[in-house]
Amino acid sequence: MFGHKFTTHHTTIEKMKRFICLVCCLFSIANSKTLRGAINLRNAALLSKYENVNAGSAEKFSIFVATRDERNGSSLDAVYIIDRPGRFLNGRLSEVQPIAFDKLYNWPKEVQTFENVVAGIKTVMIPDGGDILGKLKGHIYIANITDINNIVSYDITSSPHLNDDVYYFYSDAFLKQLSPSGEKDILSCRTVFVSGVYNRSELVLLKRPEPGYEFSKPWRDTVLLQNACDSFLFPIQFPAPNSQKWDAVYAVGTYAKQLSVMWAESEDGTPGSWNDPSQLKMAAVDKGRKFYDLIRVDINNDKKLDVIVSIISEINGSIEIWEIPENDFRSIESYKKHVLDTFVPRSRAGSQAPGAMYVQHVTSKKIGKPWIFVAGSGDGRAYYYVPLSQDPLDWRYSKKVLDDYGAGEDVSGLQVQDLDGDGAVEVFVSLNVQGAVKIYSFSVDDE
Ligand SMILES: [Ca+2]
Ligand SMILES: [Ca+2]
Repeated sequence: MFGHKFTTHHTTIEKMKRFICLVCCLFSIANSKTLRGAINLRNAALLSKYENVNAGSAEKFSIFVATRDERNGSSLDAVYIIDRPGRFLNGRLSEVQPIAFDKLYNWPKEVQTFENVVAGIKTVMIPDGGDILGKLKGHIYIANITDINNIVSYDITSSPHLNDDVYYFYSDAFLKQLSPSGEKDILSCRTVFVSGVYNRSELVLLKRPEPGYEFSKPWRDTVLLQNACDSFLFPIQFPAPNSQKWDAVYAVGTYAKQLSVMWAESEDGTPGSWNDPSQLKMAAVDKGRKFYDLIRVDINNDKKLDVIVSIISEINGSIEIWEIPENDFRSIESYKKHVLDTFVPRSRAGSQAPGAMYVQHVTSKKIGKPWIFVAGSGDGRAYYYVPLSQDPLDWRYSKKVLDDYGAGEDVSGLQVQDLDGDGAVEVFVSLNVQGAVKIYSFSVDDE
């Protein structure tokens, strides 16, 4: 009896605490965003980060900036590293000098950390090429960034641009171990243009040269699946009976207009081999729109991974969250969709919205549901979305404008990371038209 009363009383106090906390949080959220400064960088576009393992807190992360000049097909684009910007957050951001990579690219995509290629050497990967006459010719580069003042990039794509009519360009890639004994190879999505027109998209395997790896050697490519993806992709492992594992790959296509899931399955319905093309399967979780960005994260904190996609459009873009079915990722009809938000670009002809997304816990404890950050692209703003409750069944978010850069701006890239280890996350936003990377800090109290 007493226990029951105590529990009820306790629950009431908890509820009050939560209410007070919610009010406090909203107050502190509303007052905690600070513009820390801007770094001028012409045509700034996609952003990514590099973790300096074993470095102190203010030196732990560097930021990569890929630039993109869409207005001039004969121009070339650059990649920069902003070296450990956490060191400059103390009012010294104006001193930051981005360091250019050794070569120029054709519309480079997100620069990715690329571990495990050669021991002791820090490498990143840069896919490039894009849908502009003059920039169709794409590659995958590995860059040795061990000494950032002497970066050397190597083209590892073997597929020749057979003639002036056929062009391949690459969007995203990751290293994957395809057999238990083998080394890691590259899986990538690429777009094929013939005579300046989209022809098809492909999931490609790039096989590591053997024996003895040399940067200058190309990786031999094989097309695994057609019309699967031409934008971002990532792997997810799912448990299978008899301690086996499903190696699934989720991928999106802007031209293929599809959110795909791919896996290898043997004839008896158990996990198969990615090295055997006859065992590869693909299903469309969703299709018919221009799927652009893709994130895997447990967004509602129910301990199960979800997939977030952005769909770009000149009239009705959106961001949608897909719950992967708990029992079997292959049962496509059991995927559940939640629409986070819809987007309409502002004024600039031909512009699309939204752009890149980023999901991050903003409190230093990194518990509960994370926030979602969105670069609006042709919408000219950046946004963040704060979960309205910690209930896994509640998919509602409060939408906030991080900043408004005006109609005509292309808010291309976004990165979120606590750069100086003070508990407040820094948000990097790239402005392609203005040519700048803006940096904000969010301090949010732990609940
Ligand atoms: Ca989940
Ligand atoms: Ca910070």
